[in-house]
This record gives sequence, C-alpha cells and structure tokens, in this order.
Amino acid sequence: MLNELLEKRALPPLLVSADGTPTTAETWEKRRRELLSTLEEYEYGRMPRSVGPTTWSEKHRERTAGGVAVSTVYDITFPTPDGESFTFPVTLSVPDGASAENPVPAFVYISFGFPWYYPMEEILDQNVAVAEFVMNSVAFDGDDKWGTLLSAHLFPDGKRAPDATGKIGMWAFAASRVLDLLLSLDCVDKTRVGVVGHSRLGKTALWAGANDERFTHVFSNDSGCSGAAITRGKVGETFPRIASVFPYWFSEKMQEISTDVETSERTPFDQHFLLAAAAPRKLYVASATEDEWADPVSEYLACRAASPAWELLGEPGFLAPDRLPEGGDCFADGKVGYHLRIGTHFLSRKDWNRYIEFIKK
Ligand code: GTR
Repeated sequence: MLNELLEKRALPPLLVSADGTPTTAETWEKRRRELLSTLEEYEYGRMPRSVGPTTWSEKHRERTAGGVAVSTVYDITFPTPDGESFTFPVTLSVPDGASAENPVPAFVYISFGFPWYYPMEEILDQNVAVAEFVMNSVAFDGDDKWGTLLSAHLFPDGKRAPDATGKIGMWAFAASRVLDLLLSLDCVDKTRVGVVGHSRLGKTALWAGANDERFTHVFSNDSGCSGAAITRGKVGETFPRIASVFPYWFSEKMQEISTDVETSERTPFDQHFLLAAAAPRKLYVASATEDEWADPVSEYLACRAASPAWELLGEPGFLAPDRLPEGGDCFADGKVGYHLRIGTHFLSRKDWNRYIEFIKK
C-alpha cells in the first residue's frame, strides 16, 4: 500500500547520483553531499561556515527542577566572517548524578522560549541533559532586513546573495555551536547527542542534523512543509504559501521554485532528501493527528521514502507496517522512528517521552 501511495507522489530518486549512477554503500557519502548541496541550492541556502573555534563562558549557575538538576547559563561565542564575533546564551540543565563515570544523553533543544513546550522537570527526571537556546537570540524570526543579530554579521551591507542562508540555516548553525560546548563536557554521553525542535524549529533540527554528523540523533516535531513532509502531493501548507509568508526562513532562490504548486513539485529534490541525509544515524519524526497544516501522511511517507538510505548501508531503516498510521501509533524499532500523537500542533510531554525512550535505546 505505501509503495503505491509513494509512486503517486513521483519523487525524485534518492539513490541515483546527479550523473545517473546508482548509489552504493561505497558512494553513499558522496551522494549525501549531493543531497545537502541540492537542499542548500534550492531551499535553505548555503550553510554558514565556521571561521574559527567556538568558545563559551559561564554566566550563572543554579539548582533547578526542585533540586534534582543544575542549570548553567553560558554565553557562546563564535567568530563571524566580517572579522567580528557573535555571542548568544544557552541554558544547559544537567541532572544530578551525571558525571564522567555516569555520562547522560543530551539534547540540543532549539526553542521558541515557550515554557509549555519544555516540561523540564519531567525530562531531567529521566536522566537526560538539555541545552536550550532561543531562536530569537540568534536570528530574529521576522523580517529584520538582515540588520540584526547574526544576520548583521553575515550580511554586513544588508544584502543577501540569492544562494545565501536564510534564518533556518542560521538557527541550525547555532545548534552546532551549542553542540561544540556539549561535546567538551565529560558528563555528556557522546554516543547520544540529539537535536530537537518543533515546527519551524523542527525543520531547523532536521537541517542541523543533516549537516552536522556529530549529532547522533535527529528529532523533528511537527515540522511539516519544508521539514519532514514530502512536498509533492502535500496537503495543508505548500511551498508557494510558506515562501511568501516566511521568505526569510529560506534562501532567496527558493522563491524561484515556489511561484506555484506545479513548479514546486517539479524540483530535482523532495524532503526525503533531508531525512536521508541523517543516515546512518538515528532519526525520529513525530506528527499529530490534528496537524493537517503539517500533513502527517506526508511526514510518514517521507520516512518510508528515506528508509532506503539506511537499508543501503545495511541498517534497519523505517520498520513500519504497510499501512497509514493511526493516532497513537509509534514505530521506533529501526533507526528511523515515527509516532502519530493524538492531538494538535504542539511539542508535548508525550513527544518528549518518546524522544527520551529513543535516545536511550
Ligand atoms: C506556521 C508555518 C509552519 C510552521 C509553524 C510554526 O505558521 O506555516 O510551517 O512552521 O508556523 O513554526 O509554528
């Protein structure tokens, strides 16, 4: 059934190189680079490049979550291409008992700053650490004419080249700078370091995880259009709509392929490229039954369409039955996990609990 549904979507082939040669396990890394470069070219823009090492300084430390954890606020600083540097805050919360002898899994949580998406005590109680940073402290989520925060350092003259990064790429780049910090800490289990985000920040988590292979786990919560959902045949939000309402999330060039739905469905890529770029690491996609704007069916089908990348490498990809998901379903036995939560567009404790289960597996 799923193969028939996917055939109707007529997706561009995942495992055939631009020059027409079929991808093998040996050429996967080359193909992965191609997938990333196609996504950069048409959708998110070129990822910012590191021009020097990330540094950090501790600003504040306190016991949190009723005394079961310690939260530390760091200022993270990295050099920028204009010869200056950029600094943003991150709050790292580590459960008591985490140490070099007893390292814990950790999430880089790209956040809106809304407390209702972050049931901190419940998460920390499960013995995982979270490093939260807020999108608006890195790149303003709106049309700032590229004049504020990180944008001002990447585009000092206020002009953005057509293939340059949008805000999603800037937030994703910042997630990697937070990862620089996490990887320096003995109390973090380096084999379990995930990136997680909801909605526009779920798209961001996917893009961060696709680019930075040091993330061992990638979590997309209700990311929908230009996130986990296949674009061809998608219901709810479309490329023309998202590109006109949120042009600053993407590259300038994305406008060219988003003039109308037909054009956006004739591109040489679809979102299964984004999911597959996480292979052979672990990927998790979550949807919610009432989130039609994101389109749970298209998110689910994308997992199925990306799965051959894992299979090519001899890994179990997406292990799910040959049917569409029902509310409450969770398929997380392979390296690609998925669940369909009953409810609306939200990052809930139920989502977090599944992610924690998956990262601990
Ligand atoms: C919506 C947007 C979605 C999604 C969401 C969010 O307005 O259309 O793509 O990202 O915002 O981030 O909450």
